[in-house]
Amino acid sequence: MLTLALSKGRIFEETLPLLAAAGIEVAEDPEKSRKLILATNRPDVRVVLVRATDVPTYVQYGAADLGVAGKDVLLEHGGEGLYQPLDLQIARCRMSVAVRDDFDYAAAVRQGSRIRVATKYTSVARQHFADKGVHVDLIKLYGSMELAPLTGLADAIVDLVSTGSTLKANHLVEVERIMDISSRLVVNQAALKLKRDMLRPLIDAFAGAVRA
Ligand code: PRT
Ligand code: MG
Repeated sequence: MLTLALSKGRIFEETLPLLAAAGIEVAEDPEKSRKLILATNRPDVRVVLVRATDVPTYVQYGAADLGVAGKDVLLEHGGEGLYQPLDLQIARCRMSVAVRDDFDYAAAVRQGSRIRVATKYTSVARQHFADKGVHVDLIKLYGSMELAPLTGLADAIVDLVSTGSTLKANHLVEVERIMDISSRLVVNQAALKLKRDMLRPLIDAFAGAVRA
């Protein structure tokens, strides 16, 4: 049995065409069912639905053989125990620094002020500001980062941006682009050896679909 860990929403939706390229169809729509384990047309392949940030953990411990996770999530997890054979080029966005449109970020950096930064991505943010030599106090949040500068919790946020409409709707502006983000295939290192005959064709089919 091969167990694939996916998160509901964009990663599930954008992984479906890749699975189709490998001849795999998921039997149920996660938006219409409360099931957490979904069967596929292949009796030896199943999908487990987990939170996006939990995908690397399931795969690391072998509770899932493989999974799909954003680079943002993998950088925070650290990637221990994971083989990352493919950038799937899905769920693309960028990780950026954003501030209120009335906050002069360039001046704050120039003056060497301490900047309060709210983010879910504390390890990427810490590294980014250390590389720039900017002093920051990091405040860990688990969601709705956009609210932090509006309420005075922070001067800036580090968050994911795709269309930019969430920033715009909240009077925030992107002041630095830290990195481009896409989702990766992650495979449990032990499973790669023990289940090679099942995993290899799947990885190859995914790779072919990404190239196409
Ligand atoms: O939503 P939930 O709290 O359940 O979990 P999650 O946010 O971890 O999962 P999900 O499914 O939203 O995101 C899964 C992965 O999709 C992330 O780890 C990213 O790698 C990738 N991804 C791609 C994004 C976005 N685009 C994205 N736009 N993840 C989140 N967003 C959010 C962003 O945080 C911001 O709040 O969308 C908002 C900005 O979107 P725009 O279009 O308004 O710029
Ligand atoms: Mg989300």
